[in-house]
Amino acid sequence: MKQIALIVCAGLFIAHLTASESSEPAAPEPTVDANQDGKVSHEEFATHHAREVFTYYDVDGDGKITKKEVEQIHQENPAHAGAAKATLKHPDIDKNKDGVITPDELEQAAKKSPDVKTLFHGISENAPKDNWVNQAEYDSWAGDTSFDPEGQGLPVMSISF
Ligand SMILES: [Ca+2]
Ligand SMILES: [Ca+2]
Ligand SMILES: [Ca+2]
Repeated sequence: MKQIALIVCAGLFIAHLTASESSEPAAPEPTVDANQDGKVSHEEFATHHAREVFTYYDVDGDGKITKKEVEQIHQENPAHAGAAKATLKHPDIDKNKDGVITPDELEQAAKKSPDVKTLFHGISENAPKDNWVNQAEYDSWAGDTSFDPEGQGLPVMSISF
């Protein structure tokens, strides 16, 4: 009797392992707290939102944002550019002056942007001193989606050309 119970238990355990393995996503969701230390640093904040904004504007997914793509996006969602919490300006982003924006250029611009820094510091009163906010503070801030009233997954920041 004991043996049967043991076999059933083992069987359930294996079934459980298999189930949890197969339900695991191929790639984990990118979180803003990249190093998973429970704190969102200014750098993590800028990097995360730069990536989000890049995906949104790179319409054809070729790894570059052109003026045409920015214009197309702004035509599709005219209210978003004005409602976004911070704007990155093309002359500040396009460091090599080739007219297109690369992910690296956008990430560097977001890290250096005083507007992004102000935005980040606005999340928590402690942020200017500590230069990080905790996940709960970040989540409560991220819950304000007034720039995205229809829940279309619009980014927090916009690009101006
Ligand atoms: Ca972190
Ligand atoms: Ca593109
Ligand atoms: Ca460029």
